[in-house]
Amino acid sequence: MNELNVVVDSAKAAFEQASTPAALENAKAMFLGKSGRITELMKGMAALPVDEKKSRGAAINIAKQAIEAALNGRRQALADAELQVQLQAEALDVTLPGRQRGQGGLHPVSLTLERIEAIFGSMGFDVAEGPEIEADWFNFTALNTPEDHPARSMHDTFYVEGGYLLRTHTSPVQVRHAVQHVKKHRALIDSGGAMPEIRVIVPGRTYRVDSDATHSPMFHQCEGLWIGENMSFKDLKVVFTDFCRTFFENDDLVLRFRPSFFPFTEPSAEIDIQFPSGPLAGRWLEVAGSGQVHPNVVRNMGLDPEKYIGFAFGMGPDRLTMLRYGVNDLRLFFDGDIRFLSQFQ
Ligand code: 2U9
Repeated sequence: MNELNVVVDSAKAAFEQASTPAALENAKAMFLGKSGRITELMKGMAALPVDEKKSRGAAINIAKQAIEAALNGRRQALADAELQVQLQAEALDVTLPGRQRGQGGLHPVSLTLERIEAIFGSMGFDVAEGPEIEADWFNFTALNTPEDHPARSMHDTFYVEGGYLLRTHTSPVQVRHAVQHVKKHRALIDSGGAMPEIRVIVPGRTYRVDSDATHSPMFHQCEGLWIGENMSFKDLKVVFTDFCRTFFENDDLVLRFRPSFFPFTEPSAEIDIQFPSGPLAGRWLEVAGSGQVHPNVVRNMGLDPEKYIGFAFGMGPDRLTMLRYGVNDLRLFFDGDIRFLSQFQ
């Protein structure tokens, strides 16, 4: 093999060995640079006789072109390899399913409220809403709660400016609803006609100065009011028993009406339930308060308590949610921890 072929072959081998563009440029300098092998061979021509110069020059040029071709080939190969690495790093799997926006859902207490509304709705009850910032008259006075009642103290109730307060129960909405109803049917009532019954439930947020594992300063209530003629405690018992059995999906649930006291009802009763089986079996669990609407309250609605009998009940949807799902700390509902809340979807 002649000397030029040796130079071309060693250039090709050096280019093959270069594994990065920088190493390749270094290898190029050894053969094509200012003091590289080809330049040296060119310089060596000076000493040749004139008749050999032409053929020697042509041979060196052919060798130089072969080295340049090998260099360009290697440059292209390294660039291709680099592109492959980059493409692999940025590879997209177009067969992967698309990312979906997380789906929201109802809060567990909202699920309970919807359930309560559906059950009482099927029994002919309307659903009413009203203001959370309330006047003293609707929240206390109309409900036969005396001036010196502890519930009216700063200790128990959040007062806001202007003599208003954050409602401590949803009862004021029932008063508003009943007053509207009576106003609408005033002429009929005065002429001795039969007023359509008032049947309403009021779900919503309520506020009291209270905070521990079973009390939150903001909590939910759902109260109900049923006013008509010729009614008795039996009507309340039937309706509430039916409600509890449907709510807890248990026809064998037992209810107990235990005498109690509320300023707005007389007589009054706490309502306890007992599960026949399951983790809570055998224990009496308080779920609601109830009673016959006090004559003073009936009068405050513009009705004659001698003619109209009312029954009312009040329950805590937060507590019902805890019982239904076996949650033992009320605060979990209001911490806003998505890991807890998403379990109810
Ligand atoms: C009117 C007249 C009477 C609503 C009633 C209760 C008894 C009661 C509590 C249960 C648990 C509130 O959520 S709780 O803390 N409620 O015990 N509520 S009777 O009585 C009314 C309502 C409206 C016009």
